[in-house]
Amino acid sequence: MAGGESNEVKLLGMWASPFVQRVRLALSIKGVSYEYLEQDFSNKSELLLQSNPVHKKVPVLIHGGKPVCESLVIIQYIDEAFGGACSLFPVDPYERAVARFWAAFIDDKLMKATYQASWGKTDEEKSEGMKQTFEAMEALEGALRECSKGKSFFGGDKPGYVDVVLGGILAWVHAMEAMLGVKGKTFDPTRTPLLAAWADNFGALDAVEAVMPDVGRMVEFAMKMQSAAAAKAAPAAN
Ligand SMILES: N[C@@H](CCC(=O)N[C@@H](CS)C(=O)NCC(=O)O)C(=O)O
Repeated sequence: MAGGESNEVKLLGMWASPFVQRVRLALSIKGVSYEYLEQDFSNKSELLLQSNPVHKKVPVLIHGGKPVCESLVIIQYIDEAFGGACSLFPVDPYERAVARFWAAFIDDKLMKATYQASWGKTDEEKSEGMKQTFEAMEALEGALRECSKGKSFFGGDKPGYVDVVLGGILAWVHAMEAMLGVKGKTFDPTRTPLLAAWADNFGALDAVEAVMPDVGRMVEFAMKMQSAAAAKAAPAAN
């Protein structure tokens, strides 16, 4: 958009994406109004292709006509561009660095492990994924203990950067557990009690409930993904 004459905010997303979900959580917690534009991956829109020509992925935030890509970058941008009373980051530079470290850890370790636990090709791959999920959750339990300083959230008494990044996977975790008929396996009150309480407290916030995808719809979507993956794998088994 020439000159960025409008300050309007658009979010290109896909409803089931945990990366999009974390951005929606940040916008909701910051109270930013925006237009949400659902994308079809089988027929990507010109707007998506033009605004994220490198990766062609969602989420993309468009603010005043200018695109911002990559969910972690987008959340940091949202925090800086839409100041307001509630910052998602601590004031102290060291604590900000720690928050960025744990956000990166969630992407590099936890999300990869939960993906492998759910979608691994063999039972061995899945159980290795589960093992790595538990290890990552234990590390995050320690991080929550340190960062929260005895309060409910990584951000202390209010949700911050790490909370929204981790919050992006909550709906998926609930859906996968509903599919497997096991509740509280990932946010397990016996293994990681602080994180289990965190999941309840974070999920109960109005700003979070307002944008949380429906778990039933998520289960249906995950079942379709599972059948598609099984159909793809079937010829190779012969
Ligand atoms: N590192 C990216 C990951 C984004 C991503 O993987 N988005 C997926 C949806 S979950 C996507 O757009 N996939 C479309 C495609 O691969 O064609 C971020 O954090 O924003």
